[in-house]
Amino acid sequence: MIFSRRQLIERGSAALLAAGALLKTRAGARPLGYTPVVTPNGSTLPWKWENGVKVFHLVAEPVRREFTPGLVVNCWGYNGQTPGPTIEVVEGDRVRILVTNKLPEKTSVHWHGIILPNGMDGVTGLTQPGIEPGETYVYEFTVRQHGTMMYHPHADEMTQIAMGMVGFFIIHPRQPEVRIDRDFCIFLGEWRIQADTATPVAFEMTDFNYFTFNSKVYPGTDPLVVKRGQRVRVRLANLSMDEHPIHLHGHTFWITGTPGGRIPRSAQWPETTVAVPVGSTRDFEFLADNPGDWPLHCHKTHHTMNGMEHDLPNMMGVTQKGTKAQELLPEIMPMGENGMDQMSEMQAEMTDARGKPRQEPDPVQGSTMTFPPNTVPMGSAPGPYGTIAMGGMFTVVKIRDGLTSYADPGWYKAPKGTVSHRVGGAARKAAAIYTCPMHPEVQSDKPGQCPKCGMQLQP
Ligand SMILES: [Cu+2]
Repeated sequence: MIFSRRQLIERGSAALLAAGALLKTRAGARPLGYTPVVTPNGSTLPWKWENGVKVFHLVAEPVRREFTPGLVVNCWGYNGQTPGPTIEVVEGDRVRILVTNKLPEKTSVHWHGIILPNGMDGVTGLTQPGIEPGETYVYEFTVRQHGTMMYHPHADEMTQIAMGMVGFFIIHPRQPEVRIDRDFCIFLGEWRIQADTATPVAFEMTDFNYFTFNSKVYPGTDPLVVKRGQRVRVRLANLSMDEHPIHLHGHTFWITGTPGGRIPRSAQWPETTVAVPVGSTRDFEFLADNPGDWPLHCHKTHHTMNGMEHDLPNMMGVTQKGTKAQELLPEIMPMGENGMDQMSEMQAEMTDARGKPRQEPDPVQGSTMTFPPNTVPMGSAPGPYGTIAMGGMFTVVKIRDGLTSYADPGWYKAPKGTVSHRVGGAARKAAAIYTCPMHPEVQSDKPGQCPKCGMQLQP
C-alpha cells in the first residue's frame, strides 16, 4: 500500500491520538527548551496541541481574591484568577486562544505588544465586535517575536482593567541568548477599596489605597525563593494609573527587556531600581550571589502601605489630645504624633502571628481593639526582628545556599557578627509618659493597658 505524504501525516497524527490523552493534558510531555516562568501567587495557563497549534482557553469572569489574610476583594479576572494565568509560548508558535465571556458586560482581549493581523488585535468596535456575555470568540496568530507581553480587555477598559483583568503573555526566544535559572513575572496593580467594603472603586483616578504584586499585598505576596548562584530574571508589567519604580536590595541588576524584546547587550544598563511605565513591561536580570532576605518593592513610599487614607489633617508633631479630629472621630487615629511607627506597632498588636488582622477581641492579650471587617493593617507584618511596617507592593527575595526545594525557607539566619546591633546606651526610656494611642487623655508614668479599650499603653 502506498500512502501520500499528506496521508502519512494524517495517519501519524491519528496514531498519536491513541496515546494522545497524555500529550493533550500534559503540555510538558515534550521538552520545553526554556525555563518556565514562575508567576508568584498565580499560575501558568495549560494548553494542548491541536495539529501543530497551541490551544489555550481563557474565561473572563468575576473572581474573589484574597489580597492578604483579612482582605477579600471582588475582582474580575480570567480562569478564577487575577492576574489571569500566564500564557507562555515560544517564538514561531502558532497559537489559538478561545475566550469565553462570563462577565455581566461585553469584553474582548487585546494581545499587548504582539505583532499580529489587525483583526486579531482585540479592540472592541474597531477590529471586532465585543464578546457578549455567554459568547466564545477565537483568536489565532503566529508569534514572530519574543519578549514580555501582556493581555487585557479593550472593552470598558477603565472598569475591566481596574477590576483586575490583566495577564502576562510571555514569548521565549527560539534561541535564547542567556540561560536563566529562575524566571519570575509580577503584574503591578493599584486599587481603591474603601474600608469595610470588598468591591474596588473602578472609576478612581488618583487616590488608590492598595498596591499589588500579582493582585496581592504584603504579607500576602509569595517570596521569590532562589538558590545562591542562580541567574534570575524578574519581569514586571504595569497597566495601573501610575508608574512604579521597583527596587531590589543587595544586588545590581541589568535592565534587559521590554515588550519589544531583549535589549541588545550594548544597550543594557546596570541599575537597582527600574521604573515600569504604564502600558509597558520591563525585564531585569541579576546573579543571585548575595545570600539573605532582600526586599523587592515599589519605591513610592505610599505604595508599600495598605488601606491608607489621605484626606486627613497633618498630625505630625501635634498633640492629638483635645484636637478636632479626636473629638469628631474618637475611634480613628489619623497618624502618630511622632510618625507612623507608633501606628504600625499598635496595629501589630491587633494582628495574629501570620499578620492577619483580628476582627474579634483577644482575651489572651486583654485587648478589645479590632479591625473593621475586610480591612488590614497599613503595614504590620511579623518579621524576625520585630514588626515589618510594610504592606502593598513588597515581597522578599530569599537567596540561600543548600536549598532542596523552592518552598519558603523561613527567615534568613545571618552569620554571627554580620547583623547591625546597638552600641552604647539603651534607648531613651527614663522620662517616658505612657498613653493610649486611641485615648490620649489616658496617661501613666508606667507601662500598662488602657482602662477604656485594653490597648497596650505606648511610651
Ligand atoms: Cu508604586
